[in-house]
Amino acid sequence: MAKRALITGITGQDGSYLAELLLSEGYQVFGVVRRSSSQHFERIGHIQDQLTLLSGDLMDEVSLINVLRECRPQEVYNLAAQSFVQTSWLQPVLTGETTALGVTRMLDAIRTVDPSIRFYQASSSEMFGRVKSVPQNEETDFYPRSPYGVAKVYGHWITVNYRESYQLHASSGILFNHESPRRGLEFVTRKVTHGVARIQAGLDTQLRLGNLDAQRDWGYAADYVKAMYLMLQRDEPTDYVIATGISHSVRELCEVAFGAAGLHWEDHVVLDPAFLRPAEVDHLIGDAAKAQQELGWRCEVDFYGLIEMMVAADIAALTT
Ligand code: NAP
Ligand code: F7E
Repeated sequence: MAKRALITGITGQDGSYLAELLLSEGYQVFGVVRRSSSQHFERIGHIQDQLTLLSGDLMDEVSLINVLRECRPQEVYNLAAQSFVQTSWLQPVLTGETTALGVTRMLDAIRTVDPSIRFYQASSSEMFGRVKSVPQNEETDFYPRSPYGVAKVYGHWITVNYRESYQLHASSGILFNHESPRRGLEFVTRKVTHGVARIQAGLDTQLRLGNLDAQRDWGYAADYVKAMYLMLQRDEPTDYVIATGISHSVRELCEVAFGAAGLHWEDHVVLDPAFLRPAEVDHLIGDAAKAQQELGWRCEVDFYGLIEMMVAADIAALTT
């Protein structure tokens, strides 16, 4: 019998890569999709015939209970969230409802339907915010700097709490930024690589950005979903930092991305205060030693390979 896994957020960047991975491991894969007036399954269109999509929403615990009863999974990967930091200042309550309380709803649905289900929570390096030590690992204190980061801290601790209170096999992956050609256009890596492709094609001349000094530890999403899967194969649930251990600034990102298309970033990038944040996370850099030792996890694509891949994909998409 094939193992069954349920993914919330299957239409998102990580959900699509995780679905591919679990299918390749022989799983029967189910995904939660929320009702919308128009479907947007671009990231999973190529595998949709192998997936079973079920209607549900992290805002509605009844829908989660029904989904679990219908698909009876052994593993649940909770990737759904309002995931864009900037939007979390504009919609702080919605962000709390989905990114924070949504985790409780899913954990409680699991406790109700089948407490033997293994659970993965998509925690975030944004929880470290104004960092307390460098690099950040599983022992580093949290100091979130956005409503999104605050909501993720809640989601993280409720996962720990349900593990300790009810002995659920619940693990939390504290993932640093991970990107890909499937990244949403609003996130800075994809905004830059997509902007580079448009400028190279003569469709635009400028790219408007905010804080060029922010530094992030950027990895490749397809590498990171492997860590999620590995966490749920362990006998003991626990939490892991997943990161490359190397950080770069947004300015370096621009240099590499424009350079990959034979352009100079300083000719095109315009600073726009509209993209500055009320409170910034200046520098994140992760220490994934625990995941390397216990899970045997490694990242295979580095920052330069990642950005070149994304620029090439955005250029190809404009020319085909
Ligand atoms: P993403 O592309 O923004 O995808 C978010 C997913 O959540 C989408 O499938 C979205 O569905 C779904 N969703 C949002 N609200 C929902 C709701 N109320 N009910 C059900 N589904 C809902 O995010 P991602 O980059 O793949 O990230 C996956 C998870 O990892 C998120 O929890 C994110 O916060 C976390 N994370 C991401 C990173 C990163 O660098 N990518 C790092 C650390 C943690 P629609 O398609 O219907 O909008
Ligand atoms: O910003 C700066 C911005 O929006 C990165 C999410 O997946 O990773 C992501 O959150 C940095 C910030 O990602 C622009 O100020 C400059 O310092 O790509 P981002 P994020 O906020 O780090 C974490 C780990 C998550 O968990 C989140 O879900 O880039 N920046 N200029 C800009 N950022 C954007 N978006 N747009 C700009 O124009």
